[in-house]
Amino acid sequence: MRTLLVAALLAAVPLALAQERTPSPAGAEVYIISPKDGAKVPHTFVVQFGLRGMSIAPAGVKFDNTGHHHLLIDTEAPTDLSAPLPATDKIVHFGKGQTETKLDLPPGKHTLQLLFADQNHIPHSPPLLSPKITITVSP
Ligand SMILES: [Cu+2]
Repeated sequence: MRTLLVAALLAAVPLALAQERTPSPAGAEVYIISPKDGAKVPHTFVVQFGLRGMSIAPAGVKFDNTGHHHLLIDTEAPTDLSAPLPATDKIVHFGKGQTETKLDLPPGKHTLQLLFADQNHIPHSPPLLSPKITITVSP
């Protein structure tokens, strides 16, 4: 009896941790509306964020099936998506619920990718990660 109880508790621990990730509904996705993959852009340009199957809510506000955008600039998504995303110059949070931003990047090739995350900046499960695009900023 006691052994059974311990086994049940041990089994419940990873489940409880896994449940901390906010679920995303089937078919939900993020994508970059503009610029298009392979585009040539001036050094100041607007990036428009697309979202299907979920809604935007500001950071810190909990509603089902919502989150806010993060733009990954010239970087890979973190390998551990169970932790809050750091805020760096390469991982930009849009915690007010913004759906576009103006970027100013140096000339040359750059990559952009969107990653959606919940009110605590933790990506959903499964995560909403857009295809990565490559753009060329004109001199
Ligand atoms: Cu965030």
